[in-house]
Amino acid sequence: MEQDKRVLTVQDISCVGQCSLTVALPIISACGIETAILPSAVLSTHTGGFSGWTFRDLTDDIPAIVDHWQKEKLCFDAIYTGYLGSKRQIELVKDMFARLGTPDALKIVDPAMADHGKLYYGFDEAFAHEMATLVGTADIALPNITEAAMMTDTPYIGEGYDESYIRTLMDKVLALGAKTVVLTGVSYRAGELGVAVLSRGDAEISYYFHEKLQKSCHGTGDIFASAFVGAIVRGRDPLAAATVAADFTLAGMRITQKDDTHWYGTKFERALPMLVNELNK
Ligand code: PXL
Repeated sequence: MEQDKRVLTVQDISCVGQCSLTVALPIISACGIETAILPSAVLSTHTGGFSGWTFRDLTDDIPAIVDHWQKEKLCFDAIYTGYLGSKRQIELVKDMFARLGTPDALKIVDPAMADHGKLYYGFDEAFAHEMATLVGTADIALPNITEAAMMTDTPYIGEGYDESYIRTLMDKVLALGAKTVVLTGVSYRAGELGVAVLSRGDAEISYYFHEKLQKSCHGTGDIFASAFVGAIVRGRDPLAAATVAADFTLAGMRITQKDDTHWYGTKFERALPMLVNELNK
């Protein structure tokens, strides 16, 4: 049997909305990995389409939690960060990377803050630049095209770009300091969507392309990132992990699209057995 691994994930709890921790915890656990959580904030819902949500920033609780874990000699084989609620939390995550990882812990950063050319509610350009410094410490960064463009001061192009645009974007993310970049939402042809993977020293980008569905769903970035973390910690290489994660995300989207009334998230739950089977092969 593989050695059991323990992952820490740091992101918000959106109580309703199928994103961030309510996605990461079940998905990574289903992958057979012990999953510890550190909530960066508690919101009644996510901020993408609801109005009037509550927001409790937990930044002030984080230092004591980290001190306690260090005192207990708890450490993690991978630390995966998603949506962070403030610039100070970015500094606190850098401190966690230094203090809470095993000697060869994987640092995985999803700079969850923007999509479709726009920052999520409450974030600004300065936050994107701060997030770029966290991405610079990552073994693996998981931005979408919007996030990569914002962190590297590159113009965002929604569609009609070519491979040289994507290569420039990925090189710039590597130049921030990340060792591998996994860029989501890449499409060179109508009807096709994919993930691009590039590590320092690679001559060529590797891709996994799949069908592009008509309608997008909320929370797919978090679902992809969580499944990617599960697969990489279970020993897949970055392209194989991106492939498993993209197939799982797509399966969740297909299930969601059968239900016209489900507008705020992605029904990934019924696709979990497929992910587990794939990882057990
Ligand atoms: O899915 C990313 C995400 C996470 N957390 C919160 C969000 C969003 C996207 O809108 O609002 C609170």
